[in-house]
Amino acid sequence: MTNVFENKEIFKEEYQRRIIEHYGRSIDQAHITEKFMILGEMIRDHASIHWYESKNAIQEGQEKQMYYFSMEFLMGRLLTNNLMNMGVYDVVNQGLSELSINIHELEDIETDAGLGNGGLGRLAACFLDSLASLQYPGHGNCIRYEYGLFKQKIENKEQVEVPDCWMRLGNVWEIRKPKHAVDVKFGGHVNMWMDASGKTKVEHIPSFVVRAMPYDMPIVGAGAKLTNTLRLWSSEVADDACNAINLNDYVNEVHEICRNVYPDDSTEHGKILRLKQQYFFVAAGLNSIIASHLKAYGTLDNFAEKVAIQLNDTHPVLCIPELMRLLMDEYQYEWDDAWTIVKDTFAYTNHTVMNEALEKWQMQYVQELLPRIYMIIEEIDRRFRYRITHQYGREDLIEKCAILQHGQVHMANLAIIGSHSINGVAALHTEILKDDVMKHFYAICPQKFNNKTNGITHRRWLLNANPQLSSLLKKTIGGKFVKEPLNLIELMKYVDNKKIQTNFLEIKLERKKILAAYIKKTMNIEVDVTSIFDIQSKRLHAYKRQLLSILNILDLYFHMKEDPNFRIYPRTIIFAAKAAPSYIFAKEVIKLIHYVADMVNHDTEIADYMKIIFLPNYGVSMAELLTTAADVSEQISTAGKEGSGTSNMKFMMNGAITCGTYDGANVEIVERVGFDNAVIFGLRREEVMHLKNENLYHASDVYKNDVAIHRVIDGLIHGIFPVDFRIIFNELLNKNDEYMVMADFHAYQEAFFKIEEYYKDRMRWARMCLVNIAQSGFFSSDRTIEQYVEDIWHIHKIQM
Ligand code: 26V
Repeated sequence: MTNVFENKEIFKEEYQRRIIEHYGRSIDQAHITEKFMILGEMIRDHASIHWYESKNAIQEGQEKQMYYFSMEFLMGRLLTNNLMNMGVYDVVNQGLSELSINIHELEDIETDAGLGNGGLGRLAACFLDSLASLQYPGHGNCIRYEYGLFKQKIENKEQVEVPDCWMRLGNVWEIRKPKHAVDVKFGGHVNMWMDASGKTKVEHIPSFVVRAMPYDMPIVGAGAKLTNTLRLWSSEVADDACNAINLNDYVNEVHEICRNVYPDDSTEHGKILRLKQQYFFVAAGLNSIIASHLKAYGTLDNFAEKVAIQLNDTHPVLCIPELMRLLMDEYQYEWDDAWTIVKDTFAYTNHTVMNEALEKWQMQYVQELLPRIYMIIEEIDRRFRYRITHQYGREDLIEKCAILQHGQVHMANLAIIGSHSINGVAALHTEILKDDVMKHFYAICPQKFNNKTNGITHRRWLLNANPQLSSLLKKTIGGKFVKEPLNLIELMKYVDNKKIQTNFLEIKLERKKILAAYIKKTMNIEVDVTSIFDIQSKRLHAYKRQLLSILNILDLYFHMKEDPNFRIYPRTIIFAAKAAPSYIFAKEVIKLIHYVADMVNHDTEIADYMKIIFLPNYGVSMAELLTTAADVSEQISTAGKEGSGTSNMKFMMNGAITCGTYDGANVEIVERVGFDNAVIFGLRREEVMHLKNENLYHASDVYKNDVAIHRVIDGLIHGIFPVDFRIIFNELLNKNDEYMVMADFHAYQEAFFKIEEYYKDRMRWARMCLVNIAQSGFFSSDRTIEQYVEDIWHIHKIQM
């Protein structure tokens, strides 16, 4: 097969030929979107060759494969990533430029595939990159959402959500695979009878059938040896749709399943829709894995030996009863044999200790929508209750651990009971699971629990996003870190080297200029690139405490206004965050940030010292700009609440200093860089727990007695802004400041000043940043994946 990327001449010829064949236009006549699409197609077709070879190698070696089931994959843009991983970026860049095409313009045409919310979805995407790059057979399974997470606009200082039509140009990376379509059944009833041999037979008569259509996207590993698959399922009408329902209703109901990421679940309809989505992609995914397994082996006896399935949070946990159903109802396995296969196949990752994210479904919904699945869950629950009483002698734990309780199905309990491994996403988080959130399970099955500290793919987040820094690193320590990120540790030898320090500062300045140009272009605001770029970018949530930062800014502003001798070192404070559409408090914080920004940025006395920027529509591509340009990485969650955080790792790897609490993976960052090279502040988890458990924290007393705090909190409701922020005020005072914002206020301000002290000493600052880069190799998702492979998946590298 010819390699159209072999050299720039072959590339140019093929590229021109395809544009003419496809669009009937010459390069000069073609629209930029057409140029993008054709380049995309060429890459995809080239990937298909590797796909074919990869599938063959896996088949021949009868290799075990891993499937990552996740409701979210935040893939971002793929053009650069694919070109880089294929090792053809330079050839294409040169070829295009000889055709007078700027590759960056094509890169900018691509819309982010924003199939998810936040950290959990981006982690899934980083894992796919690491799996393929390390040559492990590991694939993704998700929904092909018609719209990504909403696009965020700001109107009158408030968040407005508009649809994210990410597939306007089509999705050039995907291939529709009708031959692998699967029917998924909902509703109806279950018939059971005994056959002649006395075996129980079960038949589900659905009221509603949906065709699940797979679209496959190639996941190209670095060096492009192995190519894995991200399979996205789309819902279509089935051939023998149930004639009982009205045709229009049926078509709507079908399409609704894949329309949105996390549809609003404030109504009953919304809740059932989410449940439908979950079962839809789980059932489709499992059915297609079983079909290909049977094709290869002719039996399911060895299913768990050849297939590992990782459940990304509880969203795909219906996998557990669904695999039981398939094994028993369709392949005649007995319960115990089926259960062994199920437990050996699944492993579950927990990403959060926040109570509202621990999913529970009303039994009635599950029963009506998935009658056979519900029966199986009941039986799993019944047997678990029996075991906990008779095997473990712990009847007292039934209330805490059972799956069915108080009219609800507890999905995390089902996940723990039905899988062989449960992991948290950072050391501290896993400890919290073991000694708090899941302690009752830990008491009966400690061997199932393990930690897998998150990671990020250094290919996207360092090599692709920050070519300037990557090139300095290659010149300084050689290119070994590209394949072995732990090798970044070699940079420790140069952290005191003045020339490298200076080079680093120059590069940081260049990245800050790139971000400044973006801010100018999108918001028409000038920022001072010599000021400290202080960035907090992540989902907006009370526990992440964007509020702490904005209240500190407000206090410093008051202070500067009343005392002309008091001035801070110039800072540009940048926020980027989406709030869930129904999360009122989070939306109020966005509004507050805008009001404070408006006041501060327009105050000529102050504007030279602080500028506040809220960048709308945070996503993967914007994160690439932010993490590379930051001086300071804000990681200020209430201790004990952030599972891990992954932006903290991206910032660190690009040479930013963490200003953070002792929480999530910050703990492991500081373990590596030392307390001298990060600014850690505030209450620790044990202190937060102690204050809460002993009822020692009284927000209203703090508000009454602390002059500075009183002033900023009062500012929320008394006349500083043309609107009042009573919702925020109430959240702090009526809920006893659940997230300890006031409790950490002064410690945070101290941290703020510490940072400016450090920053003023430019060489010392550069040294701190270099230490961070040098120590960041551990946080490559390559390391995380190796640990999952070793402890949970037991898959092998594919030799090609
Ligand atoms: C929960 C819910 C609740 C209902 C509304 C929709 C929705 C969507 C997602 C979730 C789970 C969020 C879990 C999550 O993203 N956790 C983040 O996972 C990251 C990767 O492990 C981790 O770094 C972050 O600390 C953690 O917050």
